[in-house]
Amino acid sequence: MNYDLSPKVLEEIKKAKRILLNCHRSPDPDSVGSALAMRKILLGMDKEVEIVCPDNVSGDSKFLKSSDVVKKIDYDNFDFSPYDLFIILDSAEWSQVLGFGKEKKPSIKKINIDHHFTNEKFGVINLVDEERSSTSEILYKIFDDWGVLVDGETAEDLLTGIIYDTSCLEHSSADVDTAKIFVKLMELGADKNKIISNIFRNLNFDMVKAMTEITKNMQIDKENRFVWSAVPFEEISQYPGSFGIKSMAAGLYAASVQGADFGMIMVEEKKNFLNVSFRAKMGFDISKIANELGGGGHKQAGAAVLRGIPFGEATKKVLATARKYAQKTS
Ligand SMILES: [Mn+2]
Repeated sequence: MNYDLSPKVLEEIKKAKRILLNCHRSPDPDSVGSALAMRKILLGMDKEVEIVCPDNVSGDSKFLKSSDVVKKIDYDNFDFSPYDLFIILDSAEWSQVLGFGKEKKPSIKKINIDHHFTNEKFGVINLVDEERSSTSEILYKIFDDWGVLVDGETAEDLLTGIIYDTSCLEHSSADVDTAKIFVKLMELGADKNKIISNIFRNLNFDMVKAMTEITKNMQIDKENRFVWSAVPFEEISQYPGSFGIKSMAAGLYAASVQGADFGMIMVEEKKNFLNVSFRAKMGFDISKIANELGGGGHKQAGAAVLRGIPFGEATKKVLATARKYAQKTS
């Protein structure tokens, strides 16, 4: 048994007839992959299942076979009463579930399955394993505990989540267990090459151009050992297809520069909304900075959004917080 809670989750599922699953706001491939995989397994148990999300599924998850079943909803106006159970996946906090500016939390029974150590544990059952690379990896272990068969499509959904969240096993969150599961999912029929080409070899040309804006603005704070770049709305909005560029830039540059322990990529995606992606090398914990700025994440990767603050002021706030937690050069 991988998790003591696996049978308890199954017990709740058995009691329910109509089950709701979520993808978090700006759903990434781990969010979409894990929701699609759970849906497939639940359909196999003769449950009625729907997946809801406050946003549309983005391009990097659309290649997944059943991605079009994810329904965009407005949480404030959605009728949750026909459902017996809400399984919330890959979502550390309510704002990730509901989307920005939404407050109304569904009052039906909730189960939380996640890998963020900042998880607020708002379910009747909270299966949170921060040691695992991705929610998809946790689901593989839960399905193993349940003894259910994982078909090729489900394997591909899960491997997509693992490949995205670990940057294809590159991140330190990927360990021997992750690699073993990676192999098993390939054996079950997941096409690794297809996943990689859809996630990492699928750049919109606007993203390439937006990347030059980010690298052009890149600076290094040698004393505080970090790199950063901030791009205002006026610049980034010239490239409407560049959504998601900040996490890609963070993956490439934020934790790979000599003399820097961590890095931050700030993009003003909407006027007065500064989105920040953090990445850190091993040995530095970025989550403290992300948390203090109202965001969250893991030790090596995190994100935050500063809302309703002008660009210059928001940038200053991020830099001041970073300097507070930075390890100064001695
Ligand atoms: Mn995830």
